Amino acid sequence: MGKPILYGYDISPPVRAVLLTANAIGLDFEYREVNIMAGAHLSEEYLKKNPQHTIPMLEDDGKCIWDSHAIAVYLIEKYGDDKFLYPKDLYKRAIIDQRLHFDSGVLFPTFRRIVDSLRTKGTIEEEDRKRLLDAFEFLEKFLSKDLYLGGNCLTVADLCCVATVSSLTMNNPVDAAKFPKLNEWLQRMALLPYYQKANGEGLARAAELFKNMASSAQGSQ
Ligand SMILES: N[C@@H](CCC(=O)N[C@@H](CS)C(=O)NCC(=O)O)C(=O)O
Repeated sequence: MGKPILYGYDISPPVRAVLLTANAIGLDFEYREVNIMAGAHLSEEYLKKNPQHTIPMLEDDGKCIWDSHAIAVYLIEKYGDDKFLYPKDLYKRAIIDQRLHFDSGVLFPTFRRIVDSLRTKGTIEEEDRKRLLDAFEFLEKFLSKDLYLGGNCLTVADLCCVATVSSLTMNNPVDAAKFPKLNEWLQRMALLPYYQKANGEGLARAAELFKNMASSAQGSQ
């Protein structure tokens, strides 16, 4: 059996969520770049593997899995030996699952809306700023008693959410006076030894890309 193959492009927050998870468990994997800006995710070959044409996608032992959350949990369960990243305890697991769905259902759609309006209008709509602040308020509450999103240990919820939250803060830095716990959590996550390689580098590339997208959209208004 060969190494698991991760298909991705690191400007994408869900791809970076899987890179963080793979690094957290010390996974030996192959990375294949799929340049979504050049349409590589729409190639016949890629569509055969993932008809939903999203990145990230994992190919493991000839089987394909997509959606970052599904991939991250699969990798931890199959290849990880850390008992805390996705614990067996059902209540702890349910809390972590809730945070993963919060990432899918609230954080990531907000990120997409913001990117779409930066790309087309060069600005962030007021309505989306409000969505973002509402999401930050929820995160502040999730972090009110604990150091991490799923309790006092690092879990897959932190690895997935930080990729999206850090992307949301590219254009909207967290107000540390208003969201002190969220700000501390972001700083804590940035101290992970693999953070820069797995999230920081792609995030910096994404920030540059979105800045250029916004200024060309403003120029064409
Ligand atoms: N919920 C999915 C979202 C994946 C997603 O939408 N990825 C974007 C890149 S950030 C993508 O593949 N866009 C191309 C497309 O949807 O065709 C996940 O967590 O993996």
